[in-house]
Amino acid sequence: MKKFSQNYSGRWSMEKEMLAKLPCSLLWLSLICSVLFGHAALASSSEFELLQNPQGRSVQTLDGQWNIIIDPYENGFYNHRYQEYPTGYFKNKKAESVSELVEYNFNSGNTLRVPGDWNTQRDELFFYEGTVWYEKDFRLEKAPEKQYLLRFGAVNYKAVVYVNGEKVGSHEGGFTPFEFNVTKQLSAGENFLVVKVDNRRERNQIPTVNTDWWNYGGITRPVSLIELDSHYVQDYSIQYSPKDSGQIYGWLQAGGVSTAYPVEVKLQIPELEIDQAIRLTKSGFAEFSINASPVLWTPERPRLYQVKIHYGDDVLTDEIGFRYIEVKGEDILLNGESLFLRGISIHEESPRGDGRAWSNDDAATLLHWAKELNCNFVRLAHYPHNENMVKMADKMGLLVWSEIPVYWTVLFENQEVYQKAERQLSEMISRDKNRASIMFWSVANETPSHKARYRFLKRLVEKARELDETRLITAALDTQSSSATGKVIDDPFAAHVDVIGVNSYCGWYADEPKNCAGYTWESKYNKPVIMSEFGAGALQGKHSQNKLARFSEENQEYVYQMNLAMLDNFTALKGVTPWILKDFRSPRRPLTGIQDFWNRKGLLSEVGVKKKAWYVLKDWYDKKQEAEKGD
Ligand code: GCB
Repeated sequence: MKKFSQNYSGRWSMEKEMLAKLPCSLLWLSLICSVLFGHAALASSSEFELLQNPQGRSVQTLDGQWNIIIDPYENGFYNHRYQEYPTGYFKNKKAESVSELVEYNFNSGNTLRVPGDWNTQRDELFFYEGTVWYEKDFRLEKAPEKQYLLRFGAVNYKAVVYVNGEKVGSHEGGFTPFEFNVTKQLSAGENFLVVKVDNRRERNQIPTVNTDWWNYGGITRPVSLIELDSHYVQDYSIQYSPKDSGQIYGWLQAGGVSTAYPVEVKLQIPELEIDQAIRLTKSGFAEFSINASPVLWTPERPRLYQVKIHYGDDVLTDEIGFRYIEVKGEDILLNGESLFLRGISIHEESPRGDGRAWSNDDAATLLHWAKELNCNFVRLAHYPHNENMVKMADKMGLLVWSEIPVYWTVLFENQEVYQKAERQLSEMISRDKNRASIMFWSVANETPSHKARYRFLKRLVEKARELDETRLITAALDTQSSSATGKVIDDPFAAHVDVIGVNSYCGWYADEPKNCAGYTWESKYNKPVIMSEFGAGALQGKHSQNKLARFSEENQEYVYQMNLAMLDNFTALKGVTPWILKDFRSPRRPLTGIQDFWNRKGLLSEVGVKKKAWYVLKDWYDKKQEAEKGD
């Protein structure tokens, strides 16, 4: 029987001695499964017990208005705890008489919407970096035999969580989900939840202090209370392999409190007439492999199948697409066929230009724009985006590059920092491993080449492969050397990725646009390359007769023309994700009247108005697609 314990940061982890006893330990799973089935499998890390498919469960939303206290000096820590000892308890103190002094009072009228960044909700928080306390009262019809999991889609950057005054854990990292089992702390009837959110930038974080995006603070993704039976399906991976004329295969892990696990799970995929009983080991684990011939998922035909997992009295439903991804020499293959990735980079910003995106509608608008540009691929920069984006990409037929914010100069020498990066990587993979759209896990963006960085990134690549051998690993590199006529991809770290991402801003940060068309690209590696960034800034509506006039639409258009001409001659190039779909907020971009704290490299303005370069890229993509059809 698998036991869980809550560690310092409040995560669930399997006890070490239990892990050692597991017949098919999760850590060894990928190895064993490869031997048994001859194909790659996903392994689940014992440290990251995220509940798979939380939206498919019985969910009580805690979204809406939350009471808040803005607390730049972190006095709340002392005030709230004042009457409690030992520490770790948080009192939601209310004044009982007019003479009682309660300065830290949640009911004094300040609120913030959850999910949502705080910067765009209240003027005084626009540039704020510090602590805000959040509080939510809610009722619960608590059933005695149920388990309750409190789940946060994401909180930027640090969260400390208290349920009815008791600390249940903390989490660091602004773009991945986390959850706590709060069954013990919850009461039937009235409850309150307090979350301390701190978005201060620090050198030892992932990302570190310097980024080119807005440091939106707050509870930026949905919060939910998930009700589970005493036994439930904790996690699963369901993948496809073309082996032996097609197999749907994977693993499944049950969770729960009692020792008497039901020993059987039933997996149904009605449209494929699959109805298979799967036997669990004593630790609640199973692996499976079922012959199947699904219609394979492609961007042109994003077929998803309803998958049902029956366990005890519970039925969990997911929508999963089946496809397989490989690299052969300089080619990327989807379902055995090579393809060119017509992509665009996207930040997680609202299509209306008002802060962090999080909703289904936001995802639909952003990804429809990508489709309108004739993309079959999106790079979700520079951190894992919300689940709606990835699920929408599944539905709309867009392949996805998903990334962790190992960005620029993180402290590569520091072990603690490495652990933070690895945790974010693991959380990202754990959350999205069943999404057909995910093609790449990216471990970094533009990291300076030196030994400590090399070791750090190599470890991340190994970890990503250990967790998921079904996806390709990449990173966006800007460390090419110069040749007489252009650039050479020779970064030693490129040897470790499956596909090399290259960021290069010819005609904007370097050189004149006219010289870009003649640039040559060589690579020391026989691997596919994606031009993961190039571009230029333009203020939508600013025009000039002079193609070199900075921030004019004509200049951006010209830079695109010259870069695309350059890319036409780059044989290893198997995809592009220019920078970027739409203008996004950045504190690094203060130029008054032009940038006003917006990075202007969008093909669309911050509210979605097209600039001239949009049409240049769209035309290039249309021609690429035509040429592919002709091949
Ligand atoms: C880059 C970074 C990206 C920036 C972009 C720019 O190389 O990867 O995060 O926003 O350049 O606009 O300078």
